Amino acid sequence: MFKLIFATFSLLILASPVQAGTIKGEVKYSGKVPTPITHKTGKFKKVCGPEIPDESLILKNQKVKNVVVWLEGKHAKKLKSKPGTYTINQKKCAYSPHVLAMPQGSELKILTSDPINHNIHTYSFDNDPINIMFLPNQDYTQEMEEPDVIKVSCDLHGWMEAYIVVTPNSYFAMTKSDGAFEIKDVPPGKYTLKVWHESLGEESRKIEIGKNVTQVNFNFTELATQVSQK
Ligand SMILES: [Cu+2]
Repeated sequence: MFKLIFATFSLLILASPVQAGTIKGEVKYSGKVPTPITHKTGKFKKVCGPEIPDESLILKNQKVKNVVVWLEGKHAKKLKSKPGTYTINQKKCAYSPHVLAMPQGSELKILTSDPINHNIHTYSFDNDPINIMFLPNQDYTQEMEEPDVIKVSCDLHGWMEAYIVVTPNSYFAMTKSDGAFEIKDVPPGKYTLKVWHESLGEESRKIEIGKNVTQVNFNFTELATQVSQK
């Protein structure tokens, strides 16, 4: 009987309409812009193309692309993670995408489109590290069990770099080329909004979400001297 009452009660909670809010914002960098390092591919030119562009700080009118934004804090612990499958490809000797964000519990699928070998190597803190010699047509999948910021590189091609950000819940976003991000359907409450970028470092902001749109903008003024990975 108790179980039945409990089950009915839980259902009522789940069924009750939850008013949700939206977080919108943009990320700007107004500091000194470093000269991009274009990597020459040398003997791999035929497969990789002669040069690989620098993706470590992509700016357009000071707006920053590839910044990952997510919710943390006490209230965020109640937020659900909806895991999925997220793919990173090794294509023309670069990782695509350069930054990949996924919620905790998701599957990371690694592919290769190249006719040459790569050796993918991840530098994780709380997930199992990956260090695999990748032959053409190979693939590999691993569950990312814990929140983490993971640097990825190739042991055969020094210029190949990517980042995988595993967020603690599904309330995350990544900035587009206009520096804008949006996180929808956020249950009202107090959270910490965290932003991370590979060259700018990280910042947190305490926010309170109501039923409407909350605007949160970030302005980085200098590069991170030593980018914290977490
Ligand atoms: Cu490689």
